[in-house]
Amino acid sequence: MRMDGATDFREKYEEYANFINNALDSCLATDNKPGAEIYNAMKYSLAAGGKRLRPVLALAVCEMLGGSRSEILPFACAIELIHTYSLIHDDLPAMDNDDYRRGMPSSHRVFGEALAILAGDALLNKAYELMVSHMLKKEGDLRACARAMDVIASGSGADGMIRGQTLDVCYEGRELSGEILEYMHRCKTGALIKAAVLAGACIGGASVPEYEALTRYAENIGLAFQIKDDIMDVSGDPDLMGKRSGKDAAAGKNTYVSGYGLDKAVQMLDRSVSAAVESLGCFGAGAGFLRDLALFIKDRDN
Ligand code: GRG
Repeated sequence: MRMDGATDFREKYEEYANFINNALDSCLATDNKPGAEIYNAMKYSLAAGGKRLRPVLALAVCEMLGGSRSEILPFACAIELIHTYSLIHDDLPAMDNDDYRRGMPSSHRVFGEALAILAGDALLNKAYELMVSHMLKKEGDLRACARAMDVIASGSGADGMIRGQTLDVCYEGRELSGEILEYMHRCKTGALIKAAVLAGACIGGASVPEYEALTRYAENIGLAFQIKDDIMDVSGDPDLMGKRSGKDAAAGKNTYVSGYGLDKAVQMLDRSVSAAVESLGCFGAGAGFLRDLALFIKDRDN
């Protein structure tokens, strides 16, 4: 029986996500020594679900370029660990003060604030442990690995995701210009998505023009992802999203919907997705999954 394109995409996505989930399960091996409770908190948030969008992107880009899954896997897992730490910290009372994440009580509601902070810190450290231990076992030229680690470190650090979160915290309740709004979201959400795509590009051995095309793809899907998130906050189903809706407006957050209105935000979403798809032109039919992924970001309901 011939499957339609949407079924092919969903099956492939699920296959990538399962591959990542298996690897994530085995990277948090614990012990019986005192203090091993930290692993319960780390595993709780990691196992709480999540789309695994960023590691799926890293795998798909690497494979499209002819790279191997086992080479990108530690970097893909590291990105999901970093993403999960950022969600735990984002939910803390000092930040967004959210009681639910991925449809379950947030980390600090289950383990208390101190352990939630430590679980986030430990996931961040584990990400670097994974990448470095892969590099220590590897023979030969480590430059591609070092470049992948560099894009991940800078995308999640003070010039990437943390810069975006800093702007989010510092500008809450104040109206932002369109330019700063875009910069904030490019950093807060876009930088880690871009790091996932570019880590795949580094390990897959992208040429300079391929790397540039993938950079444009990543920037546009990162923007689309955030605009869709803002749209879902006003019109999404909390049961599907696994978190409250309307919380951005209630907290006086700067979003694409608050800045431009819903209709314009929808147009901006369409434009970013089209630009992402266009940027894949040089990869031909091999980029089918990444094209579908851009459309999935637009149509997702969580
Ligand atoms: C605390 C350093 C630090 C950073 C936090 C990620 C982040 C920065 C804040 C999260 C706030 C937020 C909801 C941003 C919107 C976009 C976003 C990152 C949504 C969550 O990502 P998904 O939808 O989550 O990929 P799942 O659960 O599917 O992994």
